[in-house]
Formats: sequence, C-alpha cells, structure tokens
Amino acid sequence: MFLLWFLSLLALQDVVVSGDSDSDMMSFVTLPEIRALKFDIAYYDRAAVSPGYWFVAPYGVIDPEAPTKQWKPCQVGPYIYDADGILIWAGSCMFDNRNIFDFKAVNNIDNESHLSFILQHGYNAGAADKGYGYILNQNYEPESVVAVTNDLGTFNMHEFNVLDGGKTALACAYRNEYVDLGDLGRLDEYGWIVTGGFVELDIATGEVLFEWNSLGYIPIHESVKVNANWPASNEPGWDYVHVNAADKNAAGDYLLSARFTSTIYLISGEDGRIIWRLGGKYSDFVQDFTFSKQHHARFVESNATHTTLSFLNNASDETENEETVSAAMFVQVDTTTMTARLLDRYDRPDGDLTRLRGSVQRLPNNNVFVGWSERGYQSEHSPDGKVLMQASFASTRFSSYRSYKFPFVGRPSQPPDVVASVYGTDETDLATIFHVSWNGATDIASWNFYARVDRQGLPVLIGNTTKLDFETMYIAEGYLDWISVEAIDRNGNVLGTSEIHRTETPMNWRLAGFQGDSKPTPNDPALLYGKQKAPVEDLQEVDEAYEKAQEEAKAVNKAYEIIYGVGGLLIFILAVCSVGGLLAGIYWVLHQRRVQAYYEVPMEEGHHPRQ
Ligand SMILES: *[C@@H]1O[C@H](CO)[C@@H](O)[C@H](O)[C@H]1NC(C)=O
Ligand SMILES: *[C@@H]1O[C@H](CO)[C@@H](O)[C@H](O)[C@H]1NC(C)=O
Ligand SMILES: *[C@@H]1O[C@H](CO)[C@@H](O)[C@H](O)[C@H]1NC(C)=O
Ligand SMILES: CC(=O)N[C@H]1CO[C@H](CO)[C@@H](O)[C@@H]1O
Repeated sequence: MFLLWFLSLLALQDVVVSGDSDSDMMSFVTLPEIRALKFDIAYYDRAAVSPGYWFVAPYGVIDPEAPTKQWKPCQVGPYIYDADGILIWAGSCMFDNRNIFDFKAVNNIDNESHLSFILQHGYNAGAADKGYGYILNQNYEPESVVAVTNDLGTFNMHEFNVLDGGKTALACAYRNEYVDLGDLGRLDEYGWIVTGGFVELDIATGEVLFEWNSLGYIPIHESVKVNANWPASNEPGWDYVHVNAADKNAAGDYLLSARFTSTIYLISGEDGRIIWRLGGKYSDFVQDFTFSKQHHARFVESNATHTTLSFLNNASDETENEETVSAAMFVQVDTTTMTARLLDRYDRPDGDLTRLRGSVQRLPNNNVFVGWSERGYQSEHSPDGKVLMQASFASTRFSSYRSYKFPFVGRPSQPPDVVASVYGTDETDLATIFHVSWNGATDIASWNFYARVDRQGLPVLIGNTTKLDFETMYIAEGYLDWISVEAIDRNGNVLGTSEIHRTETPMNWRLAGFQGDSKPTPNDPALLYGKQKAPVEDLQEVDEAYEKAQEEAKAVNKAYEIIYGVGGLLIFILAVCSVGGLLAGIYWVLHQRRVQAYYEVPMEEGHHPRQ
C-alpha cells in the first residue's frame, strides 16, 4: 500500500515538476526562502579525492542588480557543499542575494576555521555602499568587515587575500588616470587609462598600509589589449593591465597578475620596483612554456633564488584565444639562471577555454583543485594529472568567480531548524512528519527527535535517524507536539539542539481528510515512546528494519517535495488513501514503531537536550 501511494506520488511528480523552472535548484521545508544550486558531479576515482568542502559563490549577473529585481528567493551568494554536492551552508539570505566573490575558507588566522569573501558594492556605485572584505568566524558571525577607507570608489571584486595571521589582506585596486600617451610614441596626446595595482589593508581598520599602482611601472605598450593607433579614450579609459590577483611571500615581496599584459610581476615590498616579469611582451625569463590572460597567481613556495607559482592559464579572453585549452599551471622560476620551467600542467578536462575568471589550488595531499568559473565548473586532479572528479552547477544561469576546496569546521550560532506537521485520517493513524536542517553545521552524523507533553514536560526521545542530506525527514507515529531535535556527531556528541517548536496542524482537519468527530489532541509521547530495553535477540532485527526504513526515507524525501510544493495534493492523496482504509505511510509507521519503541530515553550527560 505504501508503495502504491508512493508510485502515485511519483506519477504526480512528473506533472508537477515539469512546470517547475527551479528543478535545478534545491528547496527546503525548513528554509523556504532559500534556493540552492544543485551540482552535476562525475567521479572517476572517488577514493582518491582529498577530504574537504567546496566553496563557491554563484552569481547570475556580474554587476549589481537594481533593488527592484531582488524579490526572488535567496539564490546568489556564498555556499558550502560537501564533496558529494550536499549543501552545508547557504549564505545567500545573509547577504540579501548580493554578489559575493572570492569566497573561501581561511585557515591561516589562528587554529579555528574562518571564511572570507568580497561583498560586491551596492547598486548605486559611488554611493555609501562601496562593498567590503568580510571575514566570518566558524559560527558564521562577521569577525571583520573591511571597508574602503581611501578614495577608491569600490572594493575591487577580484581579490581578498587574507595573509598569514589575519592582520592584513591584499585587494586589487583600479584607478582612472589621465596620462600622456608618450608610451605609445604620441608625445603631445593625452587620454584616460585604467591603471591596476593592489593595496595591503589593515583588517581591523581598513587602513591602506601599502599601495602599488602600475602608473610609472607598466607602460601602456606592455598591454596586449591596447592598439597603439586607437584614438585617445575618455574616462574611465583603456583597461590596459586588468590586474586580477595579488599575493605576498615571506620576504615581503608581492606577486601581481595582470591579465591584459599576460604577465605575472614580482614587486618589491621595500621600494615598489618590479623585480621581475614572467610572461608577456617583456618576460625576464627564458621559459619552456607559454601562458596568457592568467588568473589567481599564487606563491606556492619561494626562497631567495627559486619561486614556485601556481596560476590559471586561461589562454583566452572574451574576444580571442592564444591556445586552445585552458590549464592550471605550476611553474618554477630560477633567478640565478633567469629560467622558468613548467612543473605541472592540468588541462581543463572538457578541453574548453575559461575565458573569464577561475582559480587553482594545490591541496594538502598534493591533488589539484581547479575552478573554471563558468557554470561553476570545477575539477580535481591527482598530482600526476588524472581527472578524479568534475562537477558543475545543474543550472546554466550561474557562474562562480573562483571555486575552492578546504577542510572546514562550521558551528552556526543559530540552532537547528525544525518543522513538524501532523497528518492522519483518524485518531488511530496520526503521524508526525519532521523536517530538520542546520544551515552551516559540519560533522552532523545523525539526528535525535524529541517530543514532550507540554513546554515544561520532560523530553522523550522518539527516534533517531542518519543525516543523509542537508535536510532530513523523519516520520513518527502519533500526534507529537512540543518537538525538538539534537544534532549528533559520529562519536555521539551533541553538536546542537533546536528550540522547542509546536507541531503544525491542518488549518481545517476535515478538509485535510481527517474523519474523526472532533480535531485530535496530541499524544503523550511518554506513553507512546516510553522506556523499554531492546531484547538482545531483537537487535539484529532492529538493525535490519532500520536499514530498510532509511531506504524508504530516501524515497519519501523525494515525495515531500511534491507534498510541500502543492499542499493541496497531499490532502487529496490522503483522502484517496483513506478510502482504502490506510493512511499514507502506514507501512512506514509500522516499521518505525518496531524500531523506535526499543530505544531508551537517553538522559545521561552529553545526551541532554541543551536548553
Ligand atoms: C594553535 O595550536 C597550537 C598547537 O595546538 C598551539 O601551540 C598554538 O598556540 C595555537 N595557536 C593559537 C593562535 O591558538
Ligand atoms: C630554494 O629552492 C630551490 C627549489 O626548491 C632549492 O633547489 C634551493 O636549494 C633553495 N635554496 C635555498 C637557499 O634554500
Ligand atoms: C540511534 O540511537 C541508537 C541508540 O543510541 C544507536 O545505537 C543508533 O546507532 C542510532 N542510530 C542512528 C542512525 O544514529
Ligand atoms: C590558456 C588560455 O586560455 N590562455 C589565455 C588567457 O588569456 C590570455 C589573455 O586574454 C590569452 O592571451 C591566453 O591565451
């Protein structure tokens, strides 16, 4: 009967989902305002990928949108997923659906996990809201909000690189300058150019501690994007360098990537002079590789004579390409011989070009994780170049400027979210359906479900289940009110406890298919789920029943999307099922009863629902 009911749901789902333009998004009963992007993932060697979570920040339109377009549910913003594409944190509502760039875990501040990102400037650029560099602690609370304190118009979107210790960070800086075009041999002519550089910011105050700008260091003719015969430009001017990444090494020198000179620069932290150029028209090195329009240049290692760098060789931009495939590159420059050699190259697995944006990361186990940006395309490679995994957003409408993988521990300051509702056709077949999630929490292995007779009543453990997805559904026998949940880690520790919630009831019980004379009253959970020891000989059976229940839970998890998508349908189905004399899911409830009735109410330390 349960199966029949479920199959009828699936049949209906086809009808429902085909008209649903959001099928590439996840939605949740517990967080109805959030639509999180789904990933399509292909694993080629699941066992060989590095442990860690994915950090992405999907955006739809690169420029801030008018506030009138912001009515939609929270979609755009920072997100964390696990390596199976299961959502861990949706930060889109926290930042009002605004674009977030360079979202990543920061594990170099102290011994705790942090997050950093750029909140893009507001819709009216130049107004008060110039954008910010953000650092969140592992409770998802802002620890530092770094504002633009100098004369720059916006917080540049390309880089927020928190340096070791978390005292300072690097950001890119663009300025419009009116200059003479002598660089191009046009001595008496003037025009506007957009210069590029970086600032090192004091994270506590936003004060600019060091600024470097291409003006006077990088001539216009070094650009691969400026044609020397172009008429002089009005403001803002020729985007002749387009810097997009900055880093700093232990010696205090800076690495700067400029996409439109196809050059990576080492810049002295002492006097700002360019120590060397790698790539582009005026490379200081004899190279055994080429690259162009690169992104995300980083120091991997450096000493007085050798520097190892990583970067994404996009090999293309919006209008042209120099190679046929983009690649993550690791190169070493040797300043004793002025040679640069390619150490490793990881081509984009689909053989295509990343024309804009992207990122490259060497992971702790030496795997390489690459964000190819468009549509959130990302891949992980073994050190010897095997593609272990590739994934991209199911939706074609979003990209992520960079994508990263990091270990991370998230401990949200908000309690878990739980929603429960009761259904049934008469007093004997009532069932309480729980949905639970905890936005941002890592390491949840299972959920414990509690009910009490009233707000002051003792919590009665009514069951537990493995966490399988961001949101977990659980069905318990009876009409349980005053419910709460506990998140449990794999060692049995309580990670967090929800508040006590009332169970939602149908607005009109009879319209919801309830056949009883009056509306039902909640059960006393202690009577339904009182203390009983599991007889030893039954344990095996309990395990089997539990596994089966879990399988069923997966199926039901799909079904509820319909139930909640079209509330009326559930009523219809319940009514239809009640004609057959069976409440939908009664099969489930029977199984659950056999399982849960055995569990003792845990009242020892570590299992108390914390209040
Ligand atoms: C980080 O942990 C190490 C080793 O446990 C300890 O020595 C160090 O003091 C800690 N640092 C901070 C900033 O807490
Ligand atoms: C600098 O690094 C290179 C490459 O790792 C290494 O061969 C060289 O010995 C290092 N030099 C010093 C002084 O440590
Ligand atoms: C549920 O709780 C019981 C008793 O504490 C435990 O043995 C079992 O592993 C738990 N099941 C899950 C899925 O956590
Ligand atoms: C590998 C790749 O796509 N490289 C391109 C990156 O962008 C620069 C500049 O736009 C191109 O010159 C490269 O060919």
